[in-house]
Amino acid sequence: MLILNLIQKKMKNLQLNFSGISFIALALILITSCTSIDKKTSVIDASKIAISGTMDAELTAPPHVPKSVGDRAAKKLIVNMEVLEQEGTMTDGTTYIYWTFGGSVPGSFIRTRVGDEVEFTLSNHPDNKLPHNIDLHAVTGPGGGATSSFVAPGHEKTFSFKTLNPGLYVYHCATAPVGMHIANGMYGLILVEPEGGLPKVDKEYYVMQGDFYTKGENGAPGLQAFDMKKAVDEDADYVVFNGKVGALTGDNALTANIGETVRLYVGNGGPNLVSSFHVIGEIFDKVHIEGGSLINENVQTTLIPAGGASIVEFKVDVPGTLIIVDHSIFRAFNKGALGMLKVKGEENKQLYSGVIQEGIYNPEGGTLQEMPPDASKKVTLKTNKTLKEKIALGKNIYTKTCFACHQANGEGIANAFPPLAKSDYLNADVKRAIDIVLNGKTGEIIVNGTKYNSVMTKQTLTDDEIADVLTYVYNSWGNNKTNVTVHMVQEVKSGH
Ligand code: HEC
Ligand SMILES: [Cu+2]
Repeated sequence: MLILNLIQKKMKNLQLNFSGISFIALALILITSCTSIDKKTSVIDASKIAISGTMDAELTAPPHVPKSVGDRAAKKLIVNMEVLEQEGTMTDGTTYIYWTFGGSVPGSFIRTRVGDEVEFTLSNHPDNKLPHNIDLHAVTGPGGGATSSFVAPGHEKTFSFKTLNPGLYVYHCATAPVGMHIANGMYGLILVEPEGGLPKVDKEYYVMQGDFYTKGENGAPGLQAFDMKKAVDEDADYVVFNGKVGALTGDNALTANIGETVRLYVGNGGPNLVSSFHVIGEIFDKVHIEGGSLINENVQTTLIPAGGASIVEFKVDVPGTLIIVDHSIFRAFNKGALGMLKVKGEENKQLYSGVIQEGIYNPEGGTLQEMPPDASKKVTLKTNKTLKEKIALGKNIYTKTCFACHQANGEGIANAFPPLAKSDYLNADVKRAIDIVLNGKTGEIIVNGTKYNSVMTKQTLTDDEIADVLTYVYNSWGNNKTNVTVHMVQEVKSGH
């Protein structure tokens, strides 16, 4: 009896479980069928959007983008794109034969709205050596247009497609060897705006990452050939934004004013590397994940796959230079994946104070202190130091602060950090050197005949420490033995 009872109970449980499962399954079926209906209808809708009239597409070279579509109706949009194989600058002293869509890397930006019928003509300049084609990820159709657009030098091909899905899409050449065509710069972005256009913002820019493989190492001078082995090994010599080192730094930096909302259309042409896209000193208010319709908010770093894109938006609130990087950080500081956005306007100390106060941090605390092993520490606040004392103190600061970049004997690192040893640049102008340590330095400089174009951040040192560290540098490694005083530092600070 007892056993029977137990079995009955089990059966009941089973039944319950079973009906529970079937209920969930039914709900799932209902939900999935509903969403698939929704999705289908929206796709069908886009394909049924009627066009009214014809217009020529405005195409722009990076970092610019064409005017937004706003609320214009869907149209027949004429796009004429020319493939050009041409020599260009990879970095100072280094050139490369780029294969381009429209003469720039990345290629011309194409801006459409959902429902447009794009009539696309790809022409291959007669001086080019190779056939090319285009695969646009915004195309619904075989090869994204690649098979219909394959074109020999001196010819042109036309095909058309209707934009069905809003989003930001990569286009690229898909002619064999595909990897090589992409590695030579054959990629760009096409934006398909939703009905009514994307929300208005103040500034819009076009940024696209790419990795390059050259016979010579990073910085090797002269015309560099493509290196197939390195490309297969994914061993990039250059990882850059907009086709070259420095395309977005110094005078080429992007700009915005405080209070403005900036939207970046960011693509990654690859061919190999995934981008960890980040802007130092900003948080993305919005990210259209992978260039699609899903919006994430408050993002620090967004991943952009090779052959993928992202739309990031942020309001700039604080003046200064924001550094745009691939946060796979050696790529930024050693391979070129570094850009800048200069923000102008009034400081807002409430949002960002800068250094408020600097004090001596003493982990041992209390009054019972032992004499530090190197006498230098004790005399930090001493005012009348001898040259020897200053040099000793300066060496200490150097090892903690400058060493990481300028190296132990001031020799620097090729293509990244200029030497301080026997530096003609350093020895020529002490005020300039003080200014660099006080305020940091970006832009092109020539040290001992070699160009550097990188970023030295502002060093958080007291005037006293700056005087000491520079005195040490000037009195080491064959430099001109200047004794830098606090007074000199203060003069530079106050602009005399
Ligand atoms: C994060 C790396 C980094 C650190 C740390 C750094 N520097 Fe630099 N420094 C650079 C870079 C990069 C440049 C070149 C900037 C450019 O290209 O415009 C530079 C340039 C200079 C120059 C002028 C060029 C030359 O070679 O004469 C001086 C002087 C200098 N730094 C001194 C210092 C001193 C002193 C310190 C420590 C207090 C220091 N730097 C810390 C990266 C760094
Ligand atoms: Cu090609």
